[in-house]
Amino acid sequence: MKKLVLAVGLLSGVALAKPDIVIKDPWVRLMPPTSKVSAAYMKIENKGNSEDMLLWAKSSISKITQLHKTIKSNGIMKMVRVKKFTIKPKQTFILKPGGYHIMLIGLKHPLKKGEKVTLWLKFKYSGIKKVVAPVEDK
Ligand SMILES: [Cu+2]
Repeated sequence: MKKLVLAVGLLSGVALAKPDIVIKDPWVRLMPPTSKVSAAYMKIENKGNSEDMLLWAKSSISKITQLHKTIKSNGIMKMVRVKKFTIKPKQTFILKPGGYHIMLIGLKHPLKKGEKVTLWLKFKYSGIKKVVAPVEDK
């Protein structure tokens, strides 16, 4: 009987270890009307107790959407594509200009300030999260 109780305890412990993803302050950068690219930024908070990964994103505004980071190489800032963003438990993963971002490539029309862009973010464990991000000039 003691063994059974221990086993149940272990199982519930495993069940409790899961990520809890909350997206805050999403926005898309306003670009000149001639630009065919922009980027989306936000804070991805993991309130849970195990990690999660952002695997891909889609947007209502762009033909192609990629996960990027900005790196400095020989004194020059450049963007590189990454396969995933890993969000550790109890951490907030910050997407911001000059850092990690969601690249929006092949804009379907010029962005307008205040316009709402819908993003779908696919997490490995938390599934797809829909986010509405306003276009901002900042
Ligand atoms: Cu980029």
